[in-house]
Amino acid sequence: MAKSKFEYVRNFETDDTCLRNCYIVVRLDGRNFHKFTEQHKFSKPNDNRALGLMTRSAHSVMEELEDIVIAYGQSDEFSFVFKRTSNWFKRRASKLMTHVASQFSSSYVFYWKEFFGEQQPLLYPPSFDGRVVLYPSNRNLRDYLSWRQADCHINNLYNTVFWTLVQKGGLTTAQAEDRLKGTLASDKNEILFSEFDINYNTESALHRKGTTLIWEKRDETVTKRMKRPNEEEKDVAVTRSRRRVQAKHCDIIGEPFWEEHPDILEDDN
Ligand code: DGT
Ligand code: MG
Ligand code: MG
Ligand code: MG
Ligand code: MG
Repeated sequence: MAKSKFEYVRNFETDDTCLRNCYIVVRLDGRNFHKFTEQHKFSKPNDNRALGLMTRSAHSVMEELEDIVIAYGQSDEFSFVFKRTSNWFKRRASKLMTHVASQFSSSYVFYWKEFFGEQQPLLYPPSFDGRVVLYPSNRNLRDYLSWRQADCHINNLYNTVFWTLVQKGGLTTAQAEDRLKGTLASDKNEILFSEFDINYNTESALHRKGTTLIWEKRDETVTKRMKRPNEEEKDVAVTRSRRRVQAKHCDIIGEPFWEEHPDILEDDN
């Protein structure tokens, strides 16, 4: 087919192919969620409806898009890791990032009511920014995920003590902030334990560890009506191995998680 004289404009497109052999991480983060969470009356410091909706949306990203081997989320963010050898959309960063961001955002709106019901309507369309980062080694990728989980821990410990001081201790937010200035993790644990009888380590794992989504093989048995030659039609149990997205709220910094799930990462070499 003859090309139009306008065709040359295609050459202005720049190449954004992700380097081969690297894990491709797409991280999304809610835009201006400081305001969004206030306006939608999220409970403090953690809103389980909101966390459930984030996980539901990430689940949809993993199921609808190709080659995501693990995802990790906390607060208003979610990271998606594409396998090293993925060739989805020829590894074009903009394609991967925008598909993740739009699938996630539309799911967040689509499933809103399932989590917030009728009493809290969605007041305006939320959005999520996205970025792409490449990690060449398993160590780097694990350190990336550890960084996000450590961030979850640091923020959640702070927020837990802060809101306990306010909600149960009767401090103003300014007083609570003052009280926590310069405190270490051990001091925060101590405040919770000695003043409020709260053992931080037995607080909700969802809040302390965030949410990790992985694929797990499960045997599923369904009954099918079958007819064999020279036999009556009858119900037969058929077992199939199916891949399903599973949510975990466990430590992903240490070795045990990776020893239990050796299929997530490909060997370095
Ligand atoms: P950004 O990302 O630069 O557009 O701005 P923000 O405001 O989204 O800032 P970010 O992402 O650093 O912080 C997330 C905000 O969302 C932070 O204000 C805390 C809030 N948030 C996240 N999860 C919850 C929750 O479960 N409950 C409440 N009350 N707030 C939450
Ligand atoms: Mg931000
Ligand atoms: Mg944000
Ligand atoms: Mg954030
Ligand atoms: Mg098209």
